[in-house]
Amino acid sequence: MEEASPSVSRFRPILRGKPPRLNAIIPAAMDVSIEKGTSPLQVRVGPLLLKNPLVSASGTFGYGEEMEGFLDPGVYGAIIGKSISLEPRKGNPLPRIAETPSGMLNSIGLQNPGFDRFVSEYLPRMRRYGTVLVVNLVGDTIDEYVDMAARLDSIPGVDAIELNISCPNCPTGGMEFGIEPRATEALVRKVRDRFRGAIFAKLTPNVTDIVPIALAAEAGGADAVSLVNTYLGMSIDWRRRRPRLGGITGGLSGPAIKPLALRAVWLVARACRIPVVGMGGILSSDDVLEFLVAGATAVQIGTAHFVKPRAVLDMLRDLERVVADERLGSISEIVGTLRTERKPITVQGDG
Ligand code: RRO
Repeated sequence: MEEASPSVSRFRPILRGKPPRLNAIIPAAMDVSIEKGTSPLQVRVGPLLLKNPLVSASGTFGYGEEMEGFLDPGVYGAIIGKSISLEPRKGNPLPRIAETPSGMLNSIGLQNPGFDRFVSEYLPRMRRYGTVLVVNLVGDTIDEYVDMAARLDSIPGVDAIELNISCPNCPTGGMEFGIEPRATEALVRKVRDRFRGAIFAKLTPNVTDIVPIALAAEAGGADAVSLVNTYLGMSIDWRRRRPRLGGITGGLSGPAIKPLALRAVWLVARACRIPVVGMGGILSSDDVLEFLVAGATAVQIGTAHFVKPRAVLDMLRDLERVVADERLGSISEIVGTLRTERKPITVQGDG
């Protein structure tokens, strides 16, 4: 199945010694031949070629198997499973999910099988889906991220890692590295030294200004930034005088955050040279296109999986129609095409 992957990982076996960064090894002429005659939905995210711009968002897709009853997980342009930590984690106290108007609050607390079990039991199945495979990693320390990334570097079929530096529900690590530019840059740089595949840095919106964090990830050597993770929030059952989540606070996702996420994507896409993978409340192809016009090269589908697990199939069909109706050679032509007559009228984020 690896051969069917549209990613560049199939070039890795022919490399000798320690190869250079992936985005440095594909000559321009080869780019053209790879892309010629392929689907107009194909997009390039740094060194990766995705057959379409729709990516499963970490934490909403299990490790693929959970989705198999609904669709072939291989239909996505890339798949990202739940964050993996070095040691297994049981997660936060129940309840872990609370519905809010147009949104969902979660406090899962990073429940996952741990790195070793992920590699032996879950990863082989994910590779068989035959699409680009991105492993989302979270650590308590820089060394933990580096250790996991270095071990994944020698495992065939792992096209990319997504560094979760934005977990809203972890007492240590995670978001600690994503709220301060120097910490972000140092972490990404250390991982960059030990992992040759693509690196996405997944950013938190829970900062005063996300742009310096994205620039720091770029400076550290990230190939793309994914944004946004969930917004910190809470839900209260006032009659019981209790929070609705066992973790008290949680991360808000879903359509409620879409306008906030769109702004973050737009600001970061204007400031960074590396591609932006956008997410936040995407339920339809129109939502996808809004993110692309704002500057996202690809998007992640997350909370939609809980209400309409097959949503991506409708989105793909609709996107193909839009490409034809708009007479686009490629969906990429629409990326970053927002027209504005002036800078935003606000004291913050006018670029
Ligand atoms: O597991 C979680 O509670 C969680 C994670 Br790691 C994350 O990155 N984002 C989120 O909303 N929840």
